[in-house]
Parts: sequence; C-alpha cells; structure tokens
Amino acid sequence: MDRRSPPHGLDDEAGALQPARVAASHGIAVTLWTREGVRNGPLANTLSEPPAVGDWVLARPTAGDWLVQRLLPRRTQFVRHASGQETRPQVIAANVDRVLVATGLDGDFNHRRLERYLLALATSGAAATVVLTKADQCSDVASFRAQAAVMAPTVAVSARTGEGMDALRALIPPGATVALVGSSGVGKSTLVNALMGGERASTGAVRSFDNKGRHTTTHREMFVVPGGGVVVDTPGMRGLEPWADEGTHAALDAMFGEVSAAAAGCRFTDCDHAATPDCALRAGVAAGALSSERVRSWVTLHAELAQQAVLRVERAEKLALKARKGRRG
Ligand SMILES: Nc1nc2c(ncn2[C@@H]2O[C@H](COP(=O)(O)OP(=O)(O)OP(=O)(O)O)[C@@H](O)[C@H]2O)c(=O)[nH]1
Ligand SMILES: [Mg+2]
Ligand SMILES: [Zn+2]
Repeated sequence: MDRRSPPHGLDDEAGALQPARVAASHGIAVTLWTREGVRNGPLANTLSEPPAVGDWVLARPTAGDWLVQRLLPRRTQFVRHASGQETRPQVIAANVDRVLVATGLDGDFNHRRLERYLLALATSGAAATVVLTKADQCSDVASFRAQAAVMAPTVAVSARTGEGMDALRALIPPGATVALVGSSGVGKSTLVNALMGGERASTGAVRSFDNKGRHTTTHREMFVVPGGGVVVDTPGMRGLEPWADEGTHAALDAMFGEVSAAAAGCRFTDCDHAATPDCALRAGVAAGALSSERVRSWVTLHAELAQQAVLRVERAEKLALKARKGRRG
C-alpha cells in the first residue's frame, strides 16, 4: 500500500473523504449534493467555519449521513455584515458566478437599497444583475429599468405573464451558479418555481396593506434549473449592510465615480463634507453638477465603513484583554 502523503496537505485518512457541494444549510447540518445523491451532512466540530450554500466540502461518507470535515477554498463569496449586534461577516452564498438582486415593481424599488447590495457584491467576485420583478404590476417599467441600469445590468420580468423570463434564463446557463437575493415578498421563490417549471420552493402572499413579504423562505437552498445552471433561493433580507473588505472603499469610489472625483477638489483632505469650508461636494450640489442623493449615499456608505472599522478595533481590544486574563487565570 502506498503510504506517501497525499497532495494538498491532506492527511492519510483523506482517502476516505469525498467532495460534495452544500445545497442547503440548516445550522448544525447541511444538505449535500454528492455523487451518490442527496445526503444529510452533519458538521464536524473541527470545521474552521460553518459552510455556506454553494460551498464545496470534503465529507466522510458513512452508512447514512456524510460528515462534513473540510471546507474547500471559495472561488467567490457574497458576504454581508451579520445582522444584530455582532461584528462579523456572514456568507450568503459561496462559489456563485452571478447574484441577481431582485426588487419588486409593486412599490419595493429603492435606489439606496440597490446601492448597498451592489456595493456588497462589488468585492464578491460574482457578477451582479438587477432583476425588476412583477413587471405586470407597473405601468412604467422602462423608467425603472433605466434608473437601475445606471447602477448595473438590469432585466425586468414577470413570473405571472412570462415577460423577461428568457432573458433571465440566459443569465443561468448550464454550469453556472446564480443566487437570488432581495427583500421578502419580491417574488424570488416564485421565479425559482417558474424556472423549474413547477412548485419546488414555497411562496407566500405579500401583506395587502404594504406589499411586504412574510419571510416565507427560511433557509438558503440550491435548485438545478432544467436545461440551465444552479439557482440559489434565499430568505428575504430586511436590509443589507456591506461588510468592509479589502477593496470595499475603492469599490464604493468606483460606483460613485463622479462624486469621489469631485471630492478630490475639497480644500481640506479630511473634509467632512458637512461643515468644513470650501467643500467641492457642497459646491457641486449647489451648482447642480452633482446629485445630492448620490453625494449623500457616498458620504453615508463611507461613514458606515469607517464605523465598522471602529467596532472591529474595539472587538480586537476586547479579545486581547480576554486573552491576557486567560493567561493570568
Ligand atoms: N403580480 C405578480 N405577483 C407576483 C409575481 N411574482 C411573485 N408574485 C407574488 O408575490 C408574492 C411573494 O412571492 P414569493 O415568491 O413568495 O416572494 P419571495 O421573494 O420568495 O419572499 P421570501 O421568501 O419571503 O423572501 C406571492 O404572492 C407571489 O404570487 C409576479 O411576477 N407578478
Ligand atoms: Mg421565498
Ligand atoms: Zn468636502
């Protein structure tokens, strides 16, 4: 028997490990797509972090379950700032080629929210497309499409009439993995079902008084589109705070190119664009050369990223204190 170490630093036991893809996550276990079919995948407690939907892992097959032992490196990852008080990133989907940011034409469309999604996606490695849903509910689709197209490639669809569904299918070719994200009730699961040609994902009516969804989808799950690639349905997000990553500030400046270029003309390099004298942004807005909304978004998002930096320094301080206490005790 050959006792040499296997490649990639895997240990001797690695021969027993098999590659599998995480198709859904349920906290302490995941659903795995393996070459032997769908398997339940409990997580080994030695895992460095919990796998996300779309992750490739190495798992140890047993009679029933496949024990997830290792996370393989990610090609792309769509990360947001975890909701709640914590300061940590949360991976929404891994190894996705494209993220479809769905927003409803029944009153859900919001520039600020789209900007946040697109900023979070800018450093993910995945391409971004805006999907305007429920086109049948809107009499001015062209105007919304034009507004969104300034930010990212955009398609308008209706699961009800079938409008735009061919354009959507073209974004999910065989071999590709595509995630659908957006607020609750925008019709993500309905689109998945339309792509699948049947009721696969559960859907739920929006509230009649504000058209908001009821958080029908509760976990992230992958589906294979007949004749196409893999689509990931996700639960509606209340909001999305981009996770400040290497490159996020630069991505923000690139998204708001005219604003960041103008800011170079502020007299003071530490201009707060609020009360600091000779601010090129205020001057630009006053002269009608800059959009006040875009300036506000750029300033707000930079401030949020800076705030994250403060929180992370505080957290690092706390961890250091804890480590010192641990050594003493
Ligand atoms: N008029 C119209 N209604 C739609 C369309 N697509 C979805 N809906 C309705 O919108 C409601 C919400 O759809 P879902 O697919 O459950 O929405 P979701 O984005 O998956 O919501 P969560 O799972 O809560 O995040 C349902 O009542 C759908 O019938 C559409 O193209 N046109
Ligand atoms: Mg859903
Ligand atoms: Zn300024």
